[in-house]
Amino acid sequence: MITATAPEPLGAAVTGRLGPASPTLLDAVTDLRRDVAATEFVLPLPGVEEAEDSRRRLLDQLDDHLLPRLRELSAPGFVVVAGSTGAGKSTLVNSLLGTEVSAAGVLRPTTRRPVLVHHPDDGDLLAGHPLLEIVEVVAHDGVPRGLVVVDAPDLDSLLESNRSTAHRLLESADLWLFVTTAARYGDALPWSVLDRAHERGTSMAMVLNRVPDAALVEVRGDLLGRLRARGMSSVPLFLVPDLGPHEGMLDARHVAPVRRWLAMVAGPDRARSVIARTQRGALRALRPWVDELADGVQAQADARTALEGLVRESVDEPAHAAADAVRSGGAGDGPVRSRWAAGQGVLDGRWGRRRRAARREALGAVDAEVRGAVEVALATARGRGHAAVRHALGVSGLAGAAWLLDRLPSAPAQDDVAAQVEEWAGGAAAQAALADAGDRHARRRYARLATSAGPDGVSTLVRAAAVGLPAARRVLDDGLGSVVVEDLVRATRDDLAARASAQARAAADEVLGPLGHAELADDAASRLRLRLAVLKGLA
Ligand SMILES: Nc1nc2c(ncn2[C@@H]2O[C@H](COP(=O)(O)OP(=O)(O)OP(=O)(O)O)[C@@H](O)[C@H]2O)c(=O)[nH]1
Ligand SMILES: [Mg+2]
Repeated sequence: MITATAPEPLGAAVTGRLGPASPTLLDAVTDLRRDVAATEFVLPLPGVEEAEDSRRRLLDQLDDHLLPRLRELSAPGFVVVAGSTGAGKSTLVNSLLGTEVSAAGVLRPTTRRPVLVHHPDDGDLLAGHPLLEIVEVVAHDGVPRGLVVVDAPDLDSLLESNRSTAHRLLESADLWLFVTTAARYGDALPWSVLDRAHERGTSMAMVLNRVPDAALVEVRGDLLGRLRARGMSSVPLFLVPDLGPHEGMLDARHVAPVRRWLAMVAGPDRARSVIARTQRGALRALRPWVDELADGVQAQADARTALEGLVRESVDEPAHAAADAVRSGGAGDGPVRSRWAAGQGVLDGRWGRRRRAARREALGAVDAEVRGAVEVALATARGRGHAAVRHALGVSGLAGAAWLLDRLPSAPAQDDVAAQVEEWAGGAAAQAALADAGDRHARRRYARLATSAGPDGVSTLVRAAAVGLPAARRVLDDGLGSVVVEDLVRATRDDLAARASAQARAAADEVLGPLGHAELADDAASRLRLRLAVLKGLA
């Protein structure tokens, strides 16, 4: 294809009912709107009501003013490809896209139902457009964003329906791409149509198809003369050489100038004029507004950080105290000790094979008592943690502390405690089994103790010793040797101390639940600031 006239700057070339498009700006404001709508002030901090008012007003401004305006401006510009039958309109559209979107052929006329091609991302912008009822719609990313290309039926058709459709399409076009051939450009039709477009100030370009090489200079001169005589010398003119008998698409290089030109029509000139027409002021006014909103969101995140710190710190002391209580053997006092004493006769004195059934039964009772004592210890740790959180929130002057206190469950959760006891008991059993894994001598000692204490008896003794029952420790030392026993008992006691302190800390996690809200996250404000940065880049 040969361009006879350099394309004029085309931001201005597209006039008409629909304004220029800037899908990116519309996208950016739509994204911003979504984030403003999702913004929530969770904590009742000072000034939060004003911030919420401001957020609502911003949302109204976006919904009622800026977005509708941008949407109207963003409606794609319609490029209608028109001309007589067989001029090569469908072939041109297919060749521009490099895909057969509209059937071309030798039957006259070929195109009866128009084909509208748009960029896949512009589909939403076309929703509800009245022309959609009479066209085949095809999404193809070969069309620049912000434009649609319509392959029209023939204007001078024998078929009345074709003629009326073609004329209706031209009425709604922002730009006419008029296709004619070297053989037919002298006909009356092209010129009457062009005259009408010109009278109305509609932008247009002309494609002259099948120009024989020999006639090129003459045809071009004649055509430019005619255009000049009608005051249309600024109309871009594209000439396609005659390729002889031809089926299918034209070579990409022959339609490259038309393609470039379309890209220009849709390009930055248009985007720039959108900004001009889209009340720069409205966009500028968004910045401090969104900034203020982001500050409000940041204040929420900061308050959340402070509250979280306070709550975590408040359980430090109960967590340490719970571990210390375990290490000092507090859990083995009282009921555990009495239960052991109740087993006198079978638990005291020499442990041998005699009376082992009674001994095992007594040990079983001790084990139940130990587990009960451990459960109490863990629940107490949890309760102390809970009380400490409650106290810290009550006396703290931190913003949001009272709000959080209201959300604190009235009693500490205990659901986890029984499972913790089981796990700890299982850990003690695994420790006891280690004593059975040493050399032959160690295994023999273990077997002897297990015979008189029962299969679970050794681990019962380890648990009882770990919670601080000296009598159980003595039996273990006598049976297995104090060096081995020291390790088993220490590991089991440390495990319990860790679990007790974790219970106290878990009271903090419980109250931190309400603070886990996404709007209180560290990066909640940066989302809004990011939107702002994108807008700044566009406007
Ligand atoms: N030699 C030559 N043949 C072409 C050219 N463009 C189209 N043709 C052929 O001309 C015939 C008509 O082409 P179409 O693209 O269907 O023409 P149209 O303008 O869409 O026709 P209608 O849909 O009937 O209005 C087809 O057989 C094409 O292969 C061209 O540039 N050179
Ligand atoms: Mg056609």
